[in-house]
Amino acid sequence: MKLFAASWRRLTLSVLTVLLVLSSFVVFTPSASADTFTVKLGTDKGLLAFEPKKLTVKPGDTIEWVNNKVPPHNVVFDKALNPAKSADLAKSLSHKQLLMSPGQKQTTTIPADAPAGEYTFYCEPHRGAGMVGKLIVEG
Ligand SMILES: [Cu+2]
Repeated sequence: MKLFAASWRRLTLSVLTVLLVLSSFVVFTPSASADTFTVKLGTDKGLLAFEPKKLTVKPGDTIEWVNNKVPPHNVVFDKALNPAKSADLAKSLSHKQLLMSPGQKQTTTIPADAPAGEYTFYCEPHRGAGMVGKLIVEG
């Protein structure tokens, strides 16, 4: 009987261990699926545009803005052209600092609670030249 109790305890322990390992996967899988996208500031051909100029992401994803051709550039999200029409949200996604040298990077991570819909962003020095992009955040 003593032997039975000991092996029963061992069995219970290993079952608990397996459950613990499995549950940790369930908790961490969603964040593991977050993606990183690259947007070039200035096209490879030297045009004043974002490349790509339209991008679809989901909350948790990260956008890496890479300074490319014809700088300086920056990334400013339009305070009115976002689903929440929120100036604070736009500001939190923006990088106002001008990037002067090719290869400089900034990153924006889409918050988990970011409202789904269309966001417009632009480069301040080149907005008039059409350096404007769209970000679609999926629900
Ligand atoms: Cu620019």
